[in-house]
This record gives sequence, structure tokens and C-alpha cells, in this order.
Amino acid sequence: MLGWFKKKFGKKEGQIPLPDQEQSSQPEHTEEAATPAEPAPPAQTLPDRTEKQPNSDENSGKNSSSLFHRLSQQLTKTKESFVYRIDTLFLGKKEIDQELLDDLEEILITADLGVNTSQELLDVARRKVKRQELSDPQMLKKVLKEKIRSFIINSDQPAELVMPDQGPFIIMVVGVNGVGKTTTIGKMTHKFTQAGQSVLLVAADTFRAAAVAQLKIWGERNNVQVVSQHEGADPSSVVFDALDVALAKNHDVIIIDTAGRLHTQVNLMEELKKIKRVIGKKIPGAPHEVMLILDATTGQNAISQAKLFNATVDITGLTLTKLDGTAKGGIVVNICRELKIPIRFIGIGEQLEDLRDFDPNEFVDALFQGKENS
Ligand SMILES: Nc1nc2c(ncn2[C@@H]2O[C@H](COP(=O)(O)OP(=O)(O)OP(=O)(O)O)[C@@H](O)[C@H]2O)c(=O)[nH]1
Ligand SMILES: [Mg+2]
Repeated sequence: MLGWFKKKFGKKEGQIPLPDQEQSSQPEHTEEAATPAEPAPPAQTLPDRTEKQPNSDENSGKNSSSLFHRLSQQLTKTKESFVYRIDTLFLGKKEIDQELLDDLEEILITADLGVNTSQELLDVARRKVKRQELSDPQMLKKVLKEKIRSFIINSDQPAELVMPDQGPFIIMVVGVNGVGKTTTIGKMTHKFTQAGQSVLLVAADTFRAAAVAQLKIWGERNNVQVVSQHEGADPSSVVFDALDVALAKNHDVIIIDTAGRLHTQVNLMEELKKIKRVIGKKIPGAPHEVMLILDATTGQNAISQAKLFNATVDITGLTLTKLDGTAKGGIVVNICRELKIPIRFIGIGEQLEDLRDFDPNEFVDALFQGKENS
């Protein structure tokens, strides 16, 4: 299990962790800062996230095998459309012929692995069959599993996380309507507070009726403060004021909820740029994480969403939600291959603890775990 939480340098003794982030994709802020800008603190390279963190949810008294079991169960729909179908296809087959490869291709594509990824997997299979390195379908299943694992691991961006050694860690959450932004913020807040961090939530979705109320419910659930203004307020000004509160109160983590918007709505995408610029003016180097939330049930459309959001605000991390409710979980493989943006979390349900650190090995093992073991 990857440890998402990292120790924050120079903070209160005994506190565990902050997540953090590579900042290579931060754009340069060319405009003058509105407030006298402190020079950006030197970035710290934090330990590899493969280290186990004692206080992370996954390790605090919960048995990792039961967490794995839950992940495996919550992926059932994807398993049915993908791995179980492969099992059925291979059942009783003694050799790998063209017909089997054609059927396999159809399964890979309908499980949302994407055309390129599916072709590459089939090419590997064909090559191995030709070289007589592969004869039996069960061996082919193992080859597919390992190739998929390597696609995900090789594309998961550097595990080294970088964060400022002073000041709050700022996360701006973006995505299209209804993908699970606010819910993910609620679950993330739970992770942070469990790890002893003080969190401030910022309701910069001033557009949708009830958006503020929804965030406040998550605030209450987690016992953290929510900064908001009236419906229709300028989201950038909400963020500007909220950062004053955050700095005055010395919060560790600030999470900004933004309104859902279609990636094709140019004006609304520009608004995100403005919010990001305002954050950077107030706190140079921030936001440290621009997290795009993607709904796994949208399948391949998630890729185009990510590309357009990335072009606008330089996405630094992804969360893929609703993997529990979809047969399109193969999209994870395609996202890793196509986007080269790290997946931070996966959402596998509506419970507070259903936001899991994304661990490529655990994910692939859960996906390929047979029916009899789930
Ligand atoms: N099953 C499941 N449901 C989820 C998950 N994440 C979010 N949801 C549900 O998705 C719905 C929309 O979630 P929100 O958090 O309101 O989405 P949003 O992106 O903030 O929506 P807008 O603010 O309207 O753009 C809610 O019913 C959530 O409970 C998940 O991982 N699994
Ligand atoms: Mg929302």
C-alpha cells in the first residue's frame, strides 16, 4: 500500500503527514503579487511514498487483507466485464488461435482499456504466440495481467512528493459536474484529520444552489471549518478571503471546492485559471495540488476531460471516483498510459473510508482476483 501521507517538515511534533506533490507543472506567475510576496520557501523532497505511514487510514488498526477484499468486491462490475469474461473465453481452450485473440480484443475494448492499450496488449500476445513462448490461454492471462501492471506502474508519475516546508498545503479541486468533487473533498478531509492535520474547506462553488450547504455538511462530519460567501459570489474573491483566514489560523491544509463545469465551456475554464492565479498571488507556489476528479463511469470521455482541464490549469493529480458502480474500470489503465498524471486516489463507494490511496499493484491484484476468492 502506498503511503499517501507524508510527514510535514517543521510542523508540530508528532504530526504525521501531509500529502504533497511534484510542482514541475506549476505555471510561472507573471503578474505582480497583490500582497508583498515572501520568497517561496525552498521545496523539500519528501520520502518515497512507498514507505508505510503508521497513521494512514489503511494502517490504523484496519486489517489490510479486509481492505483488499473490499477493494476487490467493489470492483466486481469491472471484473465481470473484463476478467471474468476472459476466464469464460479461455475456459476449456487449449490453444491460442486467431478467433480467441479476436474475442479477447472485443473484451479489452468494451472494458474501456482503450483502443491503443488493447492493441498493444494483443501485439504482445501475438508476438509471444509466434515465438512459441505462449501456448496456453492461462499463460496468456498471466501475461496480460503483468503487462497491465507494468503499464500502470511505469506511467504512475514519480512517487517523490515535494511540498513547501512552511505554510499551508493548498489543494484546488476541479472537474465536470457531478463527478464527485465535493464528496472526495469530504473523504480527503477525513484522511487529513485522521492524520492530525487541521483542515480548512473553502466553498468556491458559488454557482450551484446547495453546493455550500453540501460542503458544510462534510465540514460538520469532519469537524472542520468551512469558509463560504453568498450564492453567486465571485469564486476568486471567496478564495482570496478564505486564504486570509487560513493564514491567520495557521491551518495545515486548505481544500478548495470549485463548481462543476464542462471542459468545453471556455469561460468557465477561464474562471478556474483566475482562481488559480489568485491563490498563487496570495501564496507563491500555491496551489500545490490541482486535483482533477474523474468519474470512472464516463469511460473514455474522462481522457478528453483530463486533457482540456490540464491544458487550462495544469493538473497535478487525479482522483478516479465511482469505480464501484461501473464496468468501465479498465479506464484506469488507459488513464495511466494516456495522461501521465498520477492517480492519487480511487473512490470505491460513498462511505467516508471509500477513498483509497491508488496502489497500482493492489489495484491489478484486486482486478485479477478470481471469483472464488472474492
Ligand atoms: N458510488 C459512488 N458514488 C460516489 C463516489 N464519489 C462520489 N459519489 C456520488 O456522486 C454524487 C455526486 O457527488 P458530488 O460530490 O456532489 O459531485 P460534485 O462533483 O461535487 O458535483 P457538482 O458540485 O454538482 O459538480 C453523489 O451522490 C456522491 O455520493 C464514489 O466513489 N462511489
Ligand atoms: Mg460539488
